[in-house]
Formats: sequence, structure tokens, C-alpha cells
Amino acid sequence: MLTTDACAFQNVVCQCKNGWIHHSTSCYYFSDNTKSWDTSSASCQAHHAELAVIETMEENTFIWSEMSKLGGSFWLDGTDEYSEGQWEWASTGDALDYSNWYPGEPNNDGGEDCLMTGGGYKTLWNDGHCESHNKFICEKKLENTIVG
Ligand SMILES: [Ca+2]
Ligand SMILES: [Ca+2]
Repeated sequence: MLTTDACAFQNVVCQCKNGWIHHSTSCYYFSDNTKSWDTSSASCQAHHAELAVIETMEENTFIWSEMSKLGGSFWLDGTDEYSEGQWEWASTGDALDYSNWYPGEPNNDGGEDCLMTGGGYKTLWNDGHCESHNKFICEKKLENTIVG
């Protein structure tokens, strides 16, 4: 079985499909269009990906470097729709180890259960209304292909 370390070997090509950006062990897609959180998540899954799960400050810095070029707010995979105030990554059910909330967020203002970043929040995070339309970031693990 290939691990991400296999990318270090010369006979393994690690690449992302056109339109996806390689960073560390993942490929990321930054949407142009805006959708609700549910529809954004489904759109990622249609491309065998999930909304982005941000696990480290380093990864957060990477997505901000792209978001700041593109502009707009973006959905991430986090939600507390199952249990108010208990934030988890929807695709794994894991609690958020790393987080980067804007001061005063998450405030559940009027019932906000979906994780967004970018826009006026810049690199920081906010809980937004899941029905609002934002751009979104999909993430999937790097595809390893053995050559030769
Ligand atoms: Ca909430
Ligand atoms: Ca909020």
C-alpha cells in the first residue's frame, strides 16, 4: 500500500488533477461559484473529495494564501449542527483539534452551524448560516501513481 511518503521516491508521481492545487499531502479545489453548505459538501463529494478539513496552522496559512488571491468567503467541513457548540469535521466526525476562530466567534448568531473563513474574516473562522451561499474549498488526498 502506498503511503504519502511514497511521493518521496523517484518512481512515484504525485499530482493533482487540473484545477486542483497541490499542498502537502492533499489536493485542494477553490470554487468560483457560491452554494449553501450542504450543496457545497455534495459538490465536493461528486468529485470524490470533501469540504476542506484544516488540521494545522500551516494548512490554514496555505488556504488563506489562495483565498486572499481569489476573494470571497469559503465553506470548510466543520459543523455543530448535530450538537450545538460541539464543533466537528463532518466528513470524519472528529472534534476540531486546531481552530482559528475570529474573536467572539463562534456566536451561533440566529442559529449558525457551518464553518466558514475568508472574506471579512480573512484567515480567521466564523460560524455562518448553513443556508447562505459562499464559495467552498474541497480537499482530497494526493493521488499516487507508480510509474516505471
Ligand atoms: Ca451553532
Ligand atoms: Ca458567527
